[in-house]
Amino acid sequence: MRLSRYFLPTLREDPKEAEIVSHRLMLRAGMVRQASAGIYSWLPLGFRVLKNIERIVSEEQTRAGSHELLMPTIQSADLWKQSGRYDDYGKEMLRIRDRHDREMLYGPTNEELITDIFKNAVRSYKDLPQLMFHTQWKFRDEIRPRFGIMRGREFLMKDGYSFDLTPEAGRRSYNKMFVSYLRTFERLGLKAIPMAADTGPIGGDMSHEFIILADTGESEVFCHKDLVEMQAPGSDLDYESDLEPIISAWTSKYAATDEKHDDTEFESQVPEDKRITARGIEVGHIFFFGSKYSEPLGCLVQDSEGKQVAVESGSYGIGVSRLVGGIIEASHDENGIIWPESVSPFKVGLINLKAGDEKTDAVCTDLYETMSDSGIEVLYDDTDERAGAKFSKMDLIGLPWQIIVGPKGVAAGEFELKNRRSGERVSLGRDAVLARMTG
Ligand code: 5CA
Repeated sequence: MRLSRYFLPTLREDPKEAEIVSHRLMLRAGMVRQASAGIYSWLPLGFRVLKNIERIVSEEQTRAGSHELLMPTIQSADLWKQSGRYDDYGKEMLRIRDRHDREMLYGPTNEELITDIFKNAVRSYKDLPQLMFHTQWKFRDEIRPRFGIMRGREFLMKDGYSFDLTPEAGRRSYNKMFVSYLRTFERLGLKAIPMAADTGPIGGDMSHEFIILADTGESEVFCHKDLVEMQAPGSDLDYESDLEPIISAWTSKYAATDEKHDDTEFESQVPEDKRITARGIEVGHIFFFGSKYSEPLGCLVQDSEGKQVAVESGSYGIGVSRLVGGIIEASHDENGIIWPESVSPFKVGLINLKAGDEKTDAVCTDLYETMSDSGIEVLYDDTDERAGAKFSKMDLIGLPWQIIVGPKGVAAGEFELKNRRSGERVSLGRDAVLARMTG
C-alpha cells in the first residue's frame, strides 16, 4: 500500500477525550473514530487489525472442533421471553419495534437463538457433541461506555456454544474451549490468565474469565505469580485427548476476579512473595450453564435409552474489538504502538527519505514491488513529508519492521532495517533485506 494513496488520518496531538493509552493511540494512529457514545467506525488501519484478530480467533476455534456460522444482529423478542431474559436483561438491551409493531432487539449475545437453531435440527444423542461459533457485532447499552472500544456499546464478539448429552461431556467441551483460549491469546502475543469468575446475566456455575494484566484494566484481580510464566499448549495438541491435566495445571493455582476473591484463601494458598494483586482487562469469558436455556426453550434429545433429555450447554466469548485495545495496552512505548507480528496491519513500513529523487524512488519501488509480490504486506511511505514526521508516524502506527531508504544508502547500496520493538537497526544490502523480510 502506498501511503500517498491510503486513508490514514493520524493526529499529532493527544485527543483530550482519551483517558487511557490504547484509546489515545487508536485515535492518533487513525484506527477508529467515534460515531456516537460507545459506537465506533473502524478506519482502514484499525480494520486490518480487527480482521487479523478475528482470523486467529476463528482458526483456533476451528482447530478445537468448533464450526463457524453467522447469526443476525437483530433478533425477535419471542425466544428471549421464553428464556426469561427479555425482562432480566433490563436497560442494557436495545429494544426495537418493526413496522408491524413486533418486538425485536439488537442481540447482546446469542444463547437463545443458537439453542433454537439446534433444537430444530437435532433429535438424537448421536448428533452430539456439537460446537459452533460466530463473530458478530453485539449491542449492550452500557451505563458507562468508556475507554474507546474497550467498553463500547456496539462491539465485536466471538461467541461459541457447546451442546452435549451429559454434564461430563459438557465439561469436555468446556475444556476444549479453555485450552483453545490459551492458544488464541498466546498467538495474539498476550499473557491472558484464566481466573475463576462470576457468571452474571449469562448464568451457570462454572466460569472463567481470561484476563490480561494492565494498570488500566477495569477489574481488580488476584493470582499466583507462576501463572504469568505458564506456556500455552502447542499447535500439535490433540483436542480429543484428555485435557484435564492441562486444565488442572492452570486452575490449581489461585486466580480470581474481585467478585470471586477471598482474602483468607488467597493468603493460605499463595506464599506472600508469589501473590499478585493487580488490575486486568477481561478479554474472554467462558461459561458452563447446563440446561439453563435448553429446558425453557425445549431443546431436548433422545438418549441411548430412548429418554428425552435437555441438552447440556456452555457459551464461550472473546472480545474481538476489545482485544485491539488490550493488545495496545500490553504493547506500546512512548512513541506509539508496537504490534505483535501476528496482528499487525502491515508487516513492514518502507520509508522513502527523498521521494521525488529518481534513484531513491527506483530503489524503493523495487523493494516495494518485490516484497508485495512475495505476499509481504508493506506500507510504503512515498509521501514528500519531512523525515522526522515520517519516522514519528511509522513509530506511532507500530509496524514490527521499518526499512529506511535515503540517497546516501542508495549510493552505498545499503538500507537500514529497524526493529520497532527493540529499536535495533542494521544496515543491509537489497538481497539481505529481502531475505530478512521473506524468511
Ligand atoms: N454469551 C457469553 C459468552 S459467548 C457472553 O456474552 N459473555 S460476556 O458477556 O462475558 O462477553 C464476552 C466478552 O466480550 C467479554 O469477555 C469481553 O471481552 C467482551 N465484551 C463484553 N462487553 C463488552 C463491551 N461493552 N465492549 C467491548 N467488549 C465487551
